[in-house]
Amino acid sequence: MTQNQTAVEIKDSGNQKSQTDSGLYSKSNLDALKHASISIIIPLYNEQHTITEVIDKIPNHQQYEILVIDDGSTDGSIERVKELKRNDVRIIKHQENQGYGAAILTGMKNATGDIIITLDSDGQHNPQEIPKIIKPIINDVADVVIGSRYLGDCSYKMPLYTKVGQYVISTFLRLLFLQRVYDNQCGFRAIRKDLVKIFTNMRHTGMGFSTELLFKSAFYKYRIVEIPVSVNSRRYGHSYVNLIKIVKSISSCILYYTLKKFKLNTNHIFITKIINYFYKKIKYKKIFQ
Ligand SMILES: Nc1nc2c(ncn2[C@@H]2O[C@H](COP(=O)(O)OP(=O)(O)O)[C@@H](O)[C@H]2O)c(=O)[nH]1
Ligand SMILES: [Mg+2]
Repeated sequence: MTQNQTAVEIKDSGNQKSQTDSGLYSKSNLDALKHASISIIIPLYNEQHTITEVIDKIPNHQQYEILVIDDGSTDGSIERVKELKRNDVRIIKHQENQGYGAAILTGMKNATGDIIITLDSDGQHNPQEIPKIIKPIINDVADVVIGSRYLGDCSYKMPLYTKVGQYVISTFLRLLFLQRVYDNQCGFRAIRKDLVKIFTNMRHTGMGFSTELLFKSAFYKYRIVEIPVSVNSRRYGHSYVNLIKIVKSISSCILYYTLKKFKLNTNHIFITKIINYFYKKIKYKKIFQ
């Protein structure tokens, strides 16, 4: 798919009715969609039970390309994707596990679409909501769109520590950059392709990537909009989030962008030393283990 590709009209009989009803495929949106090509990046790490279901739910539209970034899976995930035999799916493989953010960055480097979508491979997100998540970009009211479990009527229950972490992040985003993003760890998002250049040298390539993506977008004054999405509970396996690692990367990210905002020293070694000193002091091992 190329950026100049003439996209065909959307013909997805399964979803057409409800999306038309909700206005997602109103005439004006359809007209805009006809000119936008969409790259859907799916970071994949040992999700053999859900990956095919996730891809199957993405309609085979000519303006969609799907990039599955396998991050050194050791189960049958890649074999499951190959069995699908879809010509709109590209598989890119990391020989070794590099982390969630590294996988998204590889996807961004290889994406050709005008809009980048990211969604998880564990089946927690609903790919049929893609038209909904790109709508604010199509309407030119956002540069980054984040799916939110807090808006709308989502029944998914989040662990308390995730809620606390999200509250801290959203407070800093609001205080520093006047941006409101409550469900800031959600991996279902849409980004304008022309923004991708600011993500070339990310400091956090693991799960902390989601937080840095928001702080960096906000720092460069891009418009971030949250929209309601549905989120299912994980049905197989367990979350790969490591609590200590993510708390460290989020606090380092907050400190870095706070210093940057006030034009202070953002030296990487300096920040790492502060964070390590802080965690040694509060004996985080005892608190989090
Ligand atoms: N590429 C890649 N994807 C990962 C990695 N760890 C997790 N993921 C994927 O990222 C998504 C979110 O991870 P998950 O553990 O479900 O996070 P949670 O939903 O916040 O608990 C899932 O689709 C995972 O398969 C990783 O190291 N590399
Ligand atoms: Mg998950």
